[in-house]
Amino acid sequence: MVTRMTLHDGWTLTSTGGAAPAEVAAAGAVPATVPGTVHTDLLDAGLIPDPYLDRNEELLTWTGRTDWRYRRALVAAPPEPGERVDLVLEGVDTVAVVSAGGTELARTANMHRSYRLDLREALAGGETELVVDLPAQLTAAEQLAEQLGPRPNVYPHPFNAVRKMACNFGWDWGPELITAGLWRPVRLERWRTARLARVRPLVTFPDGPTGAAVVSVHVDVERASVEASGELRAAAVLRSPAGTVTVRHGVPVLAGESSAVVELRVEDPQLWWPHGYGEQPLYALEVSLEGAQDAGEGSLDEWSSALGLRHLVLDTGADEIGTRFTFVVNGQPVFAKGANWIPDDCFPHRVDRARYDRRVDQAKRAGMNLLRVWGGGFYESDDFYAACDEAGVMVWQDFLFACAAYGEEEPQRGEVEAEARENVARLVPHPSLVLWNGCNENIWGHDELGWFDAAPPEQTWGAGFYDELLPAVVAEVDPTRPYSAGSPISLGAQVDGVPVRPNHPDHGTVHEWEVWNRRDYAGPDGYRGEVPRFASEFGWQGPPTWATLTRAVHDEPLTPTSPSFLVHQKAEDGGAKLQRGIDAHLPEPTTFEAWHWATQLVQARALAHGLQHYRSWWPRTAGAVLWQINDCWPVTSWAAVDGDGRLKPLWYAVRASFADRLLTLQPREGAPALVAVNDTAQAWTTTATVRWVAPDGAVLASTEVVLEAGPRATATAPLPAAPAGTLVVVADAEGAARAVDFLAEDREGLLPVPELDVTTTAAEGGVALRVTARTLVRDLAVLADKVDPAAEVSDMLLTLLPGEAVDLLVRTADPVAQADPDAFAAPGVLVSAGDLVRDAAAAV
Ligand code: BMA
Repeated sequence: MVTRMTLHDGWTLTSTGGAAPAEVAAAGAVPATVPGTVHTDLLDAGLIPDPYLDRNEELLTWTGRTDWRYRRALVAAPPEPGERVDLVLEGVDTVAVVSAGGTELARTANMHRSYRLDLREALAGGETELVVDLPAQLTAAEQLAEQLGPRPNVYPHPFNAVRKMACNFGWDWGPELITAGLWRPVRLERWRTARLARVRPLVTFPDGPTGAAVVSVHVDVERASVEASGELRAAAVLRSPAGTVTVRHGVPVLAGESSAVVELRVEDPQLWWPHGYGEQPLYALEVSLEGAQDAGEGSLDEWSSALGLRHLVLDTGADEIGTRFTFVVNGQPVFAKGANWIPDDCFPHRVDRARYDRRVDQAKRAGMNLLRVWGGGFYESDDFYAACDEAGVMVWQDFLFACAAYGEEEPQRGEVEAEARENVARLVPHPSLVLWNGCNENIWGHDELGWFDAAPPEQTWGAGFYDELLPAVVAEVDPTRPYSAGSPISLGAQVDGVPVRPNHPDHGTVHEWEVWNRRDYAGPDGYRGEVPRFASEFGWQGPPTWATLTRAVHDEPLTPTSPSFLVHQKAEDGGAKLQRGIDAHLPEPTTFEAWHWATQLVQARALAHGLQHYRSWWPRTAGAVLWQINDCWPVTSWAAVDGDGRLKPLWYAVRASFADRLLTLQPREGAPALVAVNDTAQAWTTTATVRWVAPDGAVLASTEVVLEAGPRATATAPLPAAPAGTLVVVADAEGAARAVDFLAEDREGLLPVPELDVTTTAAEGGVALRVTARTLVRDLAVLADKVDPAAEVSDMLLTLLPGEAVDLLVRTADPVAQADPDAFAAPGVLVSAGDLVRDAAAAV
């Protein structure tokens, strides 16, 4: 049997050359955490300040110019005859020389693959020293770029020359913190005869989604030596989700062979569904490798995993509009309600299963059923995909290519192929995984945006990866998953024999970035200007929550242009774009706190506008995947959940927009309409009351509209034009949240100064607020983290007519906060859009 021993203790870190400051160099060896990275080791040793605070990022640029050494002693018996001893490194970040007992074992240059190194010769008995030397990673990347031939990229540093997460070098939401270290588990494995090298349970449905499932368990073995070539046996056991039904089967691995396939047939499979469509039953698959019975070897190795059974098709067929991009799960077309996922921490070893669970739960609670793991990060650990399996959140996985040209020559080609093979195989068991995607924006950048125009025309840029290598790896290693070459992509569509440009709304996927970068979210040039088949990126920035911002940024005074604030705003011209959003919609904020609320509000409204537009076009539009759910540090960004894991107002807007039953006011053919979007399996027939309301709350007109939306369908009803004097149209129907459409911008000053009656009481687990509106109130919110950083309010961004009341619950763990419930109703905490109107009027 393989014995495994983790090697996480007793490591030290030393700077061995390059640009380390005197105190770091003088410190010598400091204790190192494995899995970990140099920054967190230095932080623990008190040698650097927290990189996430204030302007500390700027003080740490030397880390990418410093050589590092990780070292530990290993006491392990020398190998016995026939025994193999491997050093297994699940992740090395990145360019490194690994040695043991003074002998070089390997040179590595890829963060995205694992390494299994033969330790036998190094183990002489007694103590062996394990050493991992990491030359300055930025310098190493530059050298690789020289070697390969420099290639264009749209973010700093030659991240495209080294297989290291791209955003490590700085991104438009991420700091430049160039990590180095052993970022994933390290262990020793001792084994004899043979071991399980790779197990791939490929699930197919030969008779379609309603028939039996066949699990073809592809088993690859590694034999200990040429002598150990006898017949082995691979056996697989599949337990049903309740553990009651068991299918088992075994096959020989013939003498001299290194692979076998065990077929398990499940007659009546319990299907895994995205949440909102059904349950997430998970089977348990156990695979064992058995040695020759006569030699008495018994079980040599074991492998186990959860496994979901579901039928999956990505429908990219042509229709009268163009080319679809629709996920079809178990025969059911699904509207992908999702977000892009970036590394949740610049130091990824800090993201454990509990943190993944929290984040995936935040996605699920916002109604999301898909996360796209974006190509500038990394293949997440199994914990992420397991969390998504359990939550019913589908995963679209990019291969790791983003915003740059990538040289296809060696050594890059070999690294890419190795990493792709390993990760495609690793993620096979996860039912949540629904797509392998070649790259982020590179095809678009090449074909349409001119990113690589200055490069020599004969230079490779990555097309060979996206069009040939990667689809071939997916087809060979996991033919059960669809592949697309990039995002955005027009899927090879042609019109009159001419290839359609990427990012075409009628074909495949779209990244809608004009809105944030150059336009406004509303109006005919906004999100409603296009009806894409699938929007895989679009977003609008906003600052983090107040608690997160003021934990990380301590400028006095704190302003949108104060020095540390700007270190935490990475977007090109980000401040000006935020201001453009305010200018179009809101009065000019009079204080920084008001600016903070205003920019968060614009962000939330922008995305609600986009998401509801996209959903209203289902099934023509089959996905809305916003940029982005999370952050890797405290920063102003497009995220819905900030760098400390707190929910921004945007998150509430997303939840409202992704509700299973959504009522939304949309223009249709130049006239107003009410759309019911029904993402449930039951028909939704409802009578909506539509009212046209003046600024003083007077109802100028009202009507009733019957909407009959079939299962997973929309219904659209035309509305009459608004009477003169209307400020807001509201539509209410049972089973859905209110739809609201303001016909004037808040900056026009028609929105009344809000008058509220508030009662607050201590409640189980927090504070209850009852807010009664005496005037029209738009976008009521409780910015609860200002009172208690751990507090979370049940709902926000609510529009109330005069006389209406709403009950809110602030969940808070803090007894001090609970002792002063009124703090949650204080000015600046209990806020609404009208506060900005009032402040602006007072300032005149
Ligand atoms: C897209 C993404 C990211 C970027 C985001 C915001 O280009 O793919 O590269 O962070 O837009 O600008």
